[in-house]
Amino acid sequence: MDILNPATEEVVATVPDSTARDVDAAVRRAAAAQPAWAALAPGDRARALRRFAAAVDAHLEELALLEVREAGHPIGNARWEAGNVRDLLDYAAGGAERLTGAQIPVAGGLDVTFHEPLGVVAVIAPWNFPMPIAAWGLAPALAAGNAVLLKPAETTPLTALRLAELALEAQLPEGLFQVLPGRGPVAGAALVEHPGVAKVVFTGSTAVGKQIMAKCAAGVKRVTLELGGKSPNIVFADADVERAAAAAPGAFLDNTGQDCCARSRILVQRRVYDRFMELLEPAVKSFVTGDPADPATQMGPLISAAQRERVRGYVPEDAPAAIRGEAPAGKGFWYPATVLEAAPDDRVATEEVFGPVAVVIPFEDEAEAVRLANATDYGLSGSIWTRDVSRALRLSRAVAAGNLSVNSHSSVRYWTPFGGFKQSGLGRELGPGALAAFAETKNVFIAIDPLEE
Ligand code: TXE
Repeated sequence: MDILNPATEEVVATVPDSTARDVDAAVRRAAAAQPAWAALAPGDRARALRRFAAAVDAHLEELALLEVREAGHPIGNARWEAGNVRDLLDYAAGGAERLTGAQIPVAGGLDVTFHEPLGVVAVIAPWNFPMPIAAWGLAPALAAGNAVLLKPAETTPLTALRLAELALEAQLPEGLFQVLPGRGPVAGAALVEHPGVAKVVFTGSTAVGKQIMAKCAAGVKRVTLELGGKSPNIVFADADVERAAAAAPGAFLDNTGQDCCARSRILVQRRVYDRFMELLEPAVKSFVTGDPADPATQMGPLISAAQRERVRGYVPEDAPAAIRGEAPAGKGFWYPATVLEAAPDDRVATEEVFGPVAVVIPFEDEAEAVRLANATDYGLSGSIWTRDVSRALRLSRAVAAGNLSVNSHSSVRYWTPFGGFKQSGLGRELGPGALAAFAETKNVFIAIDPLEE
């Protein structure tokens, strides 16, 4: 498969297109490597993962540049992504030693729980954050004693392949972590259907997530899903409106809007609506769009021609818009930053566009803000801008989403849990519980014989 640089449309690499037979061979190798890995002392597993983290650390710039080339991410963002992989490997390494069970009071004996690894785990990764999202599954799964097969997205396999090489350089056992570049319906489907795969971790579209969940149901295979979003950015009149408007562009333009947490529905209290729009316009228009290799760049191209067609299907580039930025002409899958004034039930206001497009919708009061925020099948993220602490806390409980932020757009920290309500997903990644999602809890009751008189 040819891999294109989305900023130039040049072929930057050619990678294998894995078949179902390749998947089967990889599952066998992984299953052979996993028991010895699981039998290591937790401290030894932790040490191996720290060596892997150190190898990533020694190649941060190389990994970041690969992400620039295959995904078109601005170099500043790509450096953060490579650092996130290193940090997560370090964090998960510590978890190997802290995956403790419980001792539960019972009569007539002792009751204890064990966390046992699942075996072989498949991680099916998307192209929007190829490196971090791969690591979100990979690091805790390995730390908990599993083997991992990673299928990167069709367009972005290069960082994944490099990570597998670095794992071997760090002396992780052969076969424990393998990468299968290939197509979703071929290599991806073969992983989901393979009886030797105990769990599937999938990040991608809600449509494919539903298919995967249905297939996993056949074998009661474990599954974690991280799907789409249509997250609200709720700005109350009592907020610092200047700060809210200054932060709003990054919240839907970062990663060219190809972010499941993108705050792409901006809900603004009517009393400050005009003021907010006045402030938003220069902030959107000054968002620096262009060459991803330039450290000043804030927004690169979309991932592919197909993704640009998808975005154009929601908003043709000449459609009337409240605010429109500029994008480079010529080669590359560019699309300008776009803000639309929309009705709450317009298609563009309800479906995930996954491009640099936001809608702005006015609301009257808190009750209407909550109703609009929750009027979606998604529930991944959201932001609440207010200076009223009670309102912030009321909204934090009332908005149905897995990751909320108050006076901020921050969603992802490797040490806090991440995942969606409703059709945004199933299960949680990251945070203190990350390893437990890759283990079965086993409960053992041990009878104690009474003292014989
Ligand atoms: O996703 P797919 P696409 C959303 C976003 C985007 C839309 C389409 O709205 O515009 O999805 O993107 C693999 N069995 N998100 O078409 O197809 C595929 O190879 C097993 C949100 O690229 O879901 C890739 O590795 N695997 C999102 C991964 O699934 C299959 C991130 C995701 O691709 C498969 C990406 C199958 N039958 C897209 N079909 C997020 N949550 O952040 C595909 N794949």
